[in-house]
Order: sequence, then C-alpha cells, then structure tokens
Amino acid sequence: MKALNALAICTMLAAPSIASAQFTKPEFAIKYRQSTMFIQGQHFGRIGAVVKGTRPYNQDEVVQNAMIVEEMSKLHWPAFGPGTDQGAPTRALPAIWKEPDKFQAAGKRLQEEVQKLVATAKGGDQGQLKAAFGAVGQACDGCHEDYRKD
Ligand code: ASC
Repeated sequence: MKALNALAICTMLAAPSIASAQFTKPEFAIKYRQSTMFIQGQHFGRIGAVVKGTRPYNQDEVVQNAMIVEEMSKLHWPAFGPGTDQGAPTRALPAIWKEPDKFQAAGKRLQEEVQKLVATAKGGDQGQLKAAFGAVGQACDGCHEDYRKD
C-alpha cells in the first residue's frame, strides 16, 4: 500500500510530463498550441478589460481568469517540438526551431510573469494588478516579436 502511495506521488510529481504529450501529427501540435494561445488570450483579455476599466472589477473573476491563463501558459511549449514548423497554416517563425533553448526560456519567462499575476490577483490590489498585467503583456509581445510572423 505504501509503495502504491509512493508510486501515486511520483506520478503526480511527474505531472508536468503531461504537457510533453506526444502529438500524432504535426497539424495536431499546431492546432493545439493555437488553441491554448487562443484560450489564454481570451482570459487575459478579460483581465485587460478590468484593468482598462471597461469591465467592473470582481476579484474572484480576475483570479479565475488569471488561473486559466496560468494553466494555458504551461501548455504551449511542448507543442513547438521538432517537425511542427509546418503541417498547417502557422505564423510560427523558423527562429523557434533554430534557437529552441532561447524560445523555451521566453516561455519560462511568460510562466513566471503569469504566476506573479495570479499571486497579485489573489492579493486584491488593483494598482498592482495593472502592473502585473502589463508585465505579462510584455512577455507575450516580446516573444511574438521574435518568434511570430506579424
Ligand atoms: C493577447 C494577445 C496577445 C497579447 C498581447 C499582450 O491577448 O493575443 O498577443 O495578449 O497583446 O500585449
């Protein structure tokens, strides 16, 4: 029983490996990362509306949106694996596959900024929320500039 529990814990600790799921076709990886980016953008945008004042502030809502962004921010990166530079229409630039370490580091940076956004959202300070939102936006834009067409 103890051994089984240990196995269960090991499996949980290894959970990030779920994000490195194998894609059976390059087009699935492309569709997957476009989908996770889309969901991320939708929920990030809802926080943006609050920050810009076009949507009323509701802390629970902001926290929930930030947590969805956080979950999405973990998922994109394994979907940029070797051979997924083509197979479906994509704006992903070849630089992603030429400098994968730099690209993955940019992904890490986004995840770190998003984690700060979640913590800030939970803190409930609207001034800090604006700053944390801006930092995430910069991480998005920085990466898009180098690695996305347009
Ligand atoms: C989005 C989206 C981006 C980023 C960026 C942040 O929702 O589609 O590319 O946020 O606009 O500044």
